Amino acid sequence: MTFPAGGMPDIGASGSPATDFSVSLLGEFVRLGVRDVVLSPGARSQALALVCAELERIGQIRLHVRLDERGAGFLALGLAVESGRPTLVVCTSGTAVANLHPAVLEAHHSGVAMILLTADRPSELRGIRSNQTTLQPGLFGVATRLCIDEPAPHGAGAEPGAAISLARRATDAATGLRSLDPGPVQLNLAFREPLSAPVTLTPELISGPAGLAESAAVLSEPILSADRPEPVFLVAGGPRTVVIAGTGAGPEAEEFARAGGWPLLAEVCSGARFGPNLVSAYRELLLASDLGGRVERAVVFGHPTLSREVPAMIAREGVETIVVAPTGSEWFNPGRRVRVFARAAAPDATAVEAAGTPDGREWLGRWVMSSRHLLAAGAARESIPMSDRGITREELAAMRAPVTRPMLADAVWRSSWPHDRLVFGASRLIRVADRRVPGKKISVHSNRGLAGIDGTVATAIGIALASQTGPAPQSTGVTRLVVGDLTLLHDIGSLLLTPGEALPRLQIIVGNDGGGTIFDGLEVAASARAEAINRVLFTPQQADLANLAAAYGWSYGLAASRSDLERALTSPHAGPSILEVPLVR
Ligand SMILES: Cc1ncc(C[n+]2csc(CCOP(=O)(O)OP(=O)(O)O)c2C)c(N)n1
Ligand SMILES: [Mg+2]
Repeated sequence: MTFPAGGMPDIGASGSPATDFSVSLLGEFVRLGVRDVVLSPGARSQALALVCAELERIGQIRLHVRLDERGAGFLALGLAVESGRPTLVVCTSGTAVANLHPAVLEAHHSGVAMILLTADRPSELRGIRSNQTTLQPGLFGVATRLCIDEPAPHGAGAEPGAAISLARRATDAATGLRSLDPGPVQLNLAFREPLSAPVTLTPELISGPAGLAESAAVLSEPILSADRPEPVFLVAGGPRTVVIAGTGAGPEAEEFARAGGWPLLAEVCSGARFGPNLVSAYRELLLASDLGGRVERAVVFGHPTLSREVPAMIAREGVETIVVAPTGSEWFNPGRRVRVFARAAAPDATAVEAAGTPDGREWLGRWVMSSRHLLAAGAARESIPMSDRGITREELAAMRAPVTRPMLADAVWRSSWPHDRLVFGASRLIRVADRRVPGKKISVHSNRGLAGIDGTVATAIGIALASQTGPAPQSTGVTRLVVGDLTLLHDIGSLLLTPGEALPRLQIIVGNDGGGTIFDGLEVAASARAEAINRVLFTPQQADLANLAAAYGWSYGLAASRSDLERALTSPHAGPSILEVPLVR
């Protein structure tokens, strides 16, 4: 295969239009900034796969090969979340495509840029019961920002150009640069025999000038498309206000709360759980009549999902709500009572002035101090009685005592630093952490788009791997995943790593209580037959995690006591490991 100056391959040079098309398409994705590709094996997608292998060989992409497409999808999601770049997923035809659906839904609801290259049979093989052939285009329905069913290339002169424009349209739609609505994109690519031909690439070809300059111009067109939301909403002083930060809120929420002098009720996975205005114990305080009961206005950043109290407050008569989201097309709107939707918000001069008045200071001070008192009381309940005369019997007993959920949440939070990453699974432990951990500027992720217990291991591996690239010290940390036992077992297949690929510096901390104890907190658990609750909600399991870890080549440790836990969290982690923490039901 030869390539003239300008980077465009000769047509049909390789002997397989499928390969030539794949070179043009993937080369353009690289020029557009894609760095991570997740691939699952299959025959129909071989041209894409072999070009990916070439791109990896010449150092243009990081390739991640995963057997199970469900895990592959979530791995891509984690990589995209951490890197901030769109990630490609390559798979073959048939059920392989459907296995991407859970990750596509999560990416849809959390606005993550993910581009699926799903190989398909050409039109003449569809609808005639030919092997491994189903209706792939449109399979994901409204969850994709763009879905293109691309006919099989046959070597026509226009095909490289078509491939390049396909890559640009896909990247544009996935990143939401124009629509302000990032999310998944499906390019359904039909391929005909010969399904591939040998190909050799050079970095010069891929980094050639053809793509970048032009596509940058395409991608930087006017941004605002949404007509309903205000671009920047100025929030005036007056009403008793709280700032709510849910998933995706980020440091803007903290800055906004500080500038307006308002209490900041930030979820643990909001990216805004820090600063002088933080109210960690917000759930209890929202229930208090002299604080939560007096709220007149809420300004919401991100997507709050961890409490019932927040939506209940917003749905309440007499509370006026402003919801702020820089991207996305579906708006948080409990009780459909939200008054203003905005892409950004800032306190106006009257708000800044009101923050300095005795009234303003008292409102903020009461929230912040009450929260600190509640946290201190909680910490005292969990703390080890200390003496200055060596270790007392109580101290020894406390160090040997079994680990509790609050203890686990505190210990993980304490051992995480700004260059580390923390990932929470859905279920109980994230809620325990949300109720109690103090402010700290660390990177926390949780799949809260749909709050599934699926794909959690793969997502965390993606975050770990993406965090390990780039400059130090940000790339030198450890990723810790805090999950329940069922959540780990649901995605156990994602422990399967590929020899020769970088190992994730990931510690999976699994709180093992033998089943789904979150269901014990449901009202029905108090009224229904205990055996029935056990059987169809709790779903007991007795899997041997040590053996599972060994089977997949992960190192394993057990932390039965507080001292075990502290030791396991502070010793360095070179590679993938599982720490099992037994918890009582
Ligand atoms: C894909 C998916 N299936 C089912 C659920 C419902 N669900 C929520 S929590 C949970 C059990 C989680 O158990 P575990 O991970 O052990 O956490 P625990 O509640 O014990 O802390 C289930 C099945 C879900 N969120 N996602
Ligand atoms: Mg459990």
